[in-house]
Amino acid sequence: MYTLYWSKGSANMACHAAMIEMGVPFKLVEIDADKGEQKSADYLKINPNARVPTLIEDGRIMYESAAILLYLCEKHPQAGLMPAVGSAERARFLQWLFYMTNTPQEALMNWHHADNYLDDEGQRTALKAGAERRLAKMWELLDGEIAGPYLIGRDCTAVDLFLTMIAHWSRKMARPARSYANIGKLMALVEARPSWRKMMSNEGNS
Ligand SMILES: N[C@@H](CCC(=O)N[C@@H](CS)C(=O)NCC(=O)O)C(=O)O
Repeated sequence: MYTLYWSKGSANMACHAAMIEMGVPFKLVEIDADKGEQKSADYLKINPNARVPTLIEDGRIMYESAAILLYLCEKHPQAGLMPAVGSAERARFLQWLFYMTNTPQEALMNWHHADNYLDDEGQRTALKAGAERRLAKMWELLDGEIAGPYLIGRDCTAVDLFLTMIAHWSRKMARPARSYANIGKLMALVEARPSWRKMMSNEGNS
């Protein structure tokens, strides 16, 4: 049995949807980030970074959403959310998962959590503007790399869940990821999946 510590619409979305895809039993524990619960003494004991998500399995603690996703894919290969070891598709899968977690995800954190980086309001505004400029180039790159209809090709994999999650976070920006034609089509496919819909409803996301 897994326990996923999550917060509405946060980096847990992809892991949460993946567990539903996999049909594994899990328990959800909400961390209300608006109330600062990610910084509570009890939560810091399991995740000293004060971030969500955190996964607990048989008392073992794991954080970092992309790592959790990979771990779940390895543990539940029957769900088919990751290409076979050693395949060309696996190489692309790994490349894009790592790219998304260390490049667009970081820029999105600059935008959503500028207060974690800078105290000065004017500097935060500049940080957010720079993040949006960088993201535009990243969405363009990803949009051109979608093999179709999913990122790696014919089948939906965990990187599509991750891409849909980070693309969702750009929805209030001047040029949201959804406005890029191929990303928009991919998002619509992922969002139509029962796993994504269930995750959105569990989290109360819109
Ligand atoms: N690299 C981490 C980042 C997690 C992260 O930054 N989560 C955000 C929500 S999307 C968070 O917990 N923010 C709380 C805060 O900044 O106080 C991961 O992917 O798990």
